[in-house]
Amino acid sequence: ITAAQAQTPTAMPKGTDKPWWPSKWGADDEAGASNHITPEKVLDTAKWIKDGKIYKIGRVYEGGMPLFGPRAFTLRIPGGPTGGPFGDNKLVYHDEFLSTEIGQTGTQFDGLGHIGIQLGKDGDKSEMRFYNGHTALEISDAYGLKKLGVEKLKPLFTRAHLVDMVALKGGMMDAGQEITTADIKAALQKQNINESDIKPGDAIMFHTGWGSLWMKNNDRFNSGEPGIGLDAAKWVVEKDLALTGADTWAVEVVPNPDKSLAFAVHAELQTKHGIHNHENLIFDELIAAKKYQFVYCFAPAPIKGATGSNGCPIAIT
Ligand code: UVW
Repeated sequence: ITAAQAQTPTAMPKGTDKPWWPSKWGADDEAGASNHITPEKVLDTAKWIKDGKIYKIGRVYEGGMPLFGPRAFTLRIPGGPTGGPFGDNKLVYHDEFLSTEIGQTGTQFDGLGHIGIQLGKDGDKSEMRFYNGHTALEISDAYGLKKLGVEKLKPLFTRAHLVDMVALKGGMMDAGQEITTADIKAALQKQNINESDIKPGDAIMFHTGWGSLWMKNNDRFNSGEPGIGLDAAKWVVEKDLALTGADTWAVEVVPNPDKSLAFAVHAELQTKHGIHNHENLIFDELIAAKKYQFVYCFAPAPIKGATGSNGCPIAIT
């Protein structure tokens, strides 16, 4: 283990009772649950491709989409067009500038350097711990994370199970409404999915209906959201899954029913267990086609030191 990992925390906040490092994938690991995606897993997953249909499950990135807090998204194409005509063949071209939190706007995949927990005294970077016990002192840098950047992750190609909470609850769930383990089991049963069919390294996704507010009522969309709580997060950990995803901006219930907690599911899954999280997905086409089990495929954009990734995740059936 590293010198930082050898240090005993001087204090633990609510919800943390022991160090969570070194990771089961080794003290140096920076890839977390993406390590599940072995050649064997890929071959097993490929068996799920039956009709060859591909569904985009990511949103279009555009001005006016709901953004968390002060996050921003602006695309500009200078000139009109940007260059040319060049050569006797008179070639012209367009380029763009994109100004945004590349990993944290729109459909976004959280990297493992995104969420950490302050142990010890507030502000002490040697005790702000991330996945595998890496500290803010070791990894934080204004020009990109020195460890746990999203480029360290392996591409994901795995079996995914979509939990239709709208069908279970009879309509869109509300902000602050928690998806419990009992809800997951009931929804799976309703969808004829055997819980024992959910294997280590698989993905679990939640259709809550909250995505129907996207660009229609951004204020309400941003005001909170339905999602999994700590009870369901423990189920995800016990199942040893690689990824959670949802049609919401955090996948987890906001506000947490325990008002003293902030993004506790993020911390439980990403920081403590290296389990990935994909936010602001869209499942409408899969739900309409009653496709609840599919192959989830996503390669995070390899931007060195980035906290997450935008991009276009796909479902293959
Ligand atoms: C935070 O960044 C707190 O949340 P999210 O990962 O949902 O954007």
